[in-house]
Amino acid sequence: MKDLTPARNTLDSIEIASRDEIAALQLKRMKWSLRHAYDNVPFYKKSFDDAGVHPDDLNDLSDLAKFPFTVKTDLRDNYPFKMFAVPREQVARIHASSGTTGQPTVVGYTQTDLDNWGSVVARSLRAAGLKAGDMLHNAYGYGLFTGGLGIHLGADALGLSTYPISGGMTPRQVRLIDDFKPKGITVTPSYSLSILDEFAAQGLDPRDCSLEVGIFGAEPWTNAMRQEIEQAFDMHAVDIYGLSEVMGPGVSMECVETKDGLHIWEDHFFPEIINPETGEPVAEGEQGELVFTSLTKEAFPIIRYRTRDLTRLLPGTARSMRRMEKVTGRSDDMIILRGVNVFPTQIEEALMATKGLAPHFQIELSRPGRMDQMQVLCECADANMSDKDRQAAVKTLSALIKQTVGISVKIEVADAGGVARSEGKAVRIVDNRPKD
Ligand code: DLL
Repeated sequence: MKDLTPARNTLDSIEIASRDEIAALQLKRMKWSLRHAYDNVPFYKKSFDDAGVHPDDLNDLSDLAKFPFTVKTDLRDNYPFKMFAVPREQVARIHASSGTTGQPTVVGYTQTDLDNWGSVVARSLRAAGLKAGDMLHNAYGYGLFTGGLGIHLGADALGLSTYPISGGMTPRQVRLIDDFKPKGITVTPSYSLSILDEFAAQGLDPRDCSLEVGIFGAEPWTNAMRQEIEQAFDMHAVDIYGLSEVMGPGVSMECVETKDGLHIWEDHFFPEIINPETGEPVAEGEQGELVFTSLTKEAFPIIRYRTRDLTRLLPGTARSMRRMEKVTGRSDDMIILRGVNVFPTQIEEALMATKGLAPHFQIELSRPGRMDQMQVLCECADANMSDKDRQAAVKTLSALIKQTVGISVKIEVADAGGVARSEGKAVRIVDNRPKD
């Protein structure tokens, strides 16, 4: 793999500024953001008033902990536009969650917000090793989802040659990679696996393709999966994180030269880690739930938003801004099986360490009797896998899961292609337990 480290003089000066400089900027911006939210969004006025705090109470960054949290249901309760802090006419873009599990969550951006978003995504793409003139295959979905259009904004800001292929029509994805010869690909890790399968179906070796870097996010993925993808494509694989409530992709990004967690673009998004049960800040470096406060957003300021994503904060390395460790999972995706907490990423890790199995999987939960049961559906890597090898794989995988997670699970090895494929975010858990 080529060294794609960006030249130091191409970075934004704030990326390598001193911690003092970053903190001073954050404090100035945080004061503005709290005041802006309080003055312009009735929800924030009420929530601050109810908690007995006022924007003027913020004298120090640590004072933020006095302010109340914002949660997903607050956004739903204010559907569609009541969380906006500017007149609707000044909103240049609206995105929304799919709303398959309830009221969609709607977010808005002024033109300045879009410019800022473009600049943090450009920064992220540069951290991945891309520069002006490089070609990008953007396979994140275009539409209300922030992935496609968010990456596109940053790609334009950086000066890439981008084609908005979006997700789906997998044969065409491979065809265009082969014909156009892009340097970078932006895609969910799970969909990249479908693209990989399609390379094989077309008789092409992905290691021979033009791609030098893949920028993966929108769902949890493990370092074991990174190795698998890097090996399969002979390219770098880096992690990009974000959520629509805070902006979209580009809230934090891993640097290609270090691949050691994601630098949070702290000049725009202020992170905290809290204990998800008590809501109290955890000690530095401890794991917990990630909480964000926007520092510059005009249309949709967000104060202490509980992401439900679990991670820890680490000091800066390749950039001065703090890093977040790869997200282990969402607290909502945590399965509690017979008293043990299980994340799909743990299953992914075990799967990757098992010979003969493809990296696709789905977890099915059921309750045949009084006890919950978990079945991992995975599939053979090779269509001609013998029954003996299948049984050996089942044995290895169940032993690994027992050893690392501490639970016994059922394992089903389907034929190649037997696990449902995603064209965006993978559905990892199918919950067939009766609702109680
Ligand atoms: O998924 C934004 C995005 C698009 C990020 C493209 C990266 C690339 P939402 O649809 O609002 O936004 O979903 C946000 O997805 O709270 C996490 O649970 C999860 N997520 C996003 N990026 C990562 C990542 C986009 N790199 C939710 N690792 C977040 C783990 C991620 N989980």
